[in-house]
Amino acid sequence: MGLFKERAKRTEWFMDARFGMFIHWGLYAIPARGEWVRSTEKMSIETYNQYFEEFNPVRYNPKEWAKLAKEAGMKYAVLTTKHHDGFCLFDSAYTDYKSTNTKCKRDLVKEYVEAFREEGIKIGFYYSLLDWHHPDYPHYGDRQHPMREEESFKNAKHNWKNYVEYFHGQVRELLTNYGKIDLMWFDFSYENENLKGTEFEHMSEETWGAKELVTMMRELQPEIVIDNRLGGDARKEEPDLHAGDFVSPECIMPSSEEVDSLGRSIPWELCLTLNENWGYAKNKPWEYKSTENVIHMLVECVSKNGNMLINVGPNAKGEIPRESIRVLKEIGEWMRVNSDSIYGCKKSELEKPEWGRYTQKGNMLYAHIFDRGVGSFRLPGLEGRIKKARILEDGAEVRIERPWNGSEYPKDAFVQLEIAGLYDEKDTVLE
Ligand code: JFZ
Repeated sequence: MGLFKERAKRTEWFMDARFGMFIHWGLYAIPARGEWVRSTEKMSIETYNQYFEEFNPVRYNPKEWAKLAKEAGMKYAVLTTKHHDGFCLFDSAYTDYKSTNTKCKRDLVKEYVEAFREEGIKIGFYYSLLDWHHPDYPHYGDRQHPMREEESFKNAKHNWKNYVEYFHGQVRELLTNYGKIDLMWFDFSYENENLKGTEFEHMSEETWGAKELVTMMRELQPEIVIDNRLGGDARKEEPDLHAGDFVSPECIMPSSEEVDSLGRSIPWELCLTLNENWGYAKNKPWEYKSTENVIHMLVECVSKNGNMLINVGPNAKGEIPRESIRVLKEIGEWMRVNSDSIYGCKKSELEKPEWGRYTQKGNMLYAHIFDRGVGSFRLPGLEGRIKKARILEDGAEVRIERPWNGSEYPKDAFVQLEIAGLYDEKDTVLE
């Protein structure tokens, strides 16, 4: 089987799932100014280390997180096992900089895996390729490094091979010690403007040893789905082995479905924050996206053959912020009665309608009405193809009317239209 086909097969569950939970959690929950705080505020290792000494999430109960994810209708989750600060939420043999060495002494990853698996939610690991803590992570001039302007740092020697061994070793641990892992989310490849001509110019593909890494991963977890941030071309006719199984446009909604060089649809996932921050930050309630906005974005993704991964940033005590819980529960209420229009659904064969979006599953077409201002709404291109129209939420009939032109209804209907969402008009007009 070619790599394109293999990828399609591997990502089947992923594309059906459509909706997941991203969790950014680590020491940066204490300063509460986002996960880049060490970099943006140019903190030394020593300054940042106070958070390691202090870290003790006494109310960390991943069973509650997993219940919330399930209630929201999420089918998979992705936790930061290590973010750019290098702090590991798991008991790695390769470092002392890990949660089991903090006051809480717990393997946070292990508890996460057990809790989410228990709820039937697929398990994903985020792992940062960047590492601001490891002494061999380069490099003077690296724009991603918080200490990049310091003389001592510029003059330091970095043994890159050590770092590659370290991070490949940690990936091996993550894919060996926690049972079946469904998804791996690496972050991220970049170009190093300041290091042109050095071995660190392209922090991508070969620099990460991506081929060897993915080969190892497929041995340990043959079915694992991997994102596209190791580098390589995911859009090739036969994608590179290490190019990843899905593309991840960040925070920006793609204008249409993602396609490969032959125009074939390929898996993608939009990750987005609820409140403009990945790691915990003390947001005001009004800085949150509205529930309706998030639902519309989820529908938008599915209408373009994509997934959505919504982020939560738990606080230093181990709790998901109250506002995030509220939004997720409201999404859950919508999903409870409308998720048939999300799971397993795809881009419709029909054009985007003027009043909202379509999603489609086989011969079932779901009409998501975003714009209720239009009253009765038109269904161009569907004349004679609708068997019946019902509101998904309550099964209520939607009346189909047809502008009078004297002709008969054709009998070969194949679409059962379901109206999803908070729809209150009862009339529909066919055109
Ligand atoms: C990265 C991280 O730096 C960030 O902290 C967070 O974890 C996010 C999900 O991923 O940020 C990126 C990575 C890639 C791009 C932009 C931001 N990109 O490719 O445009």
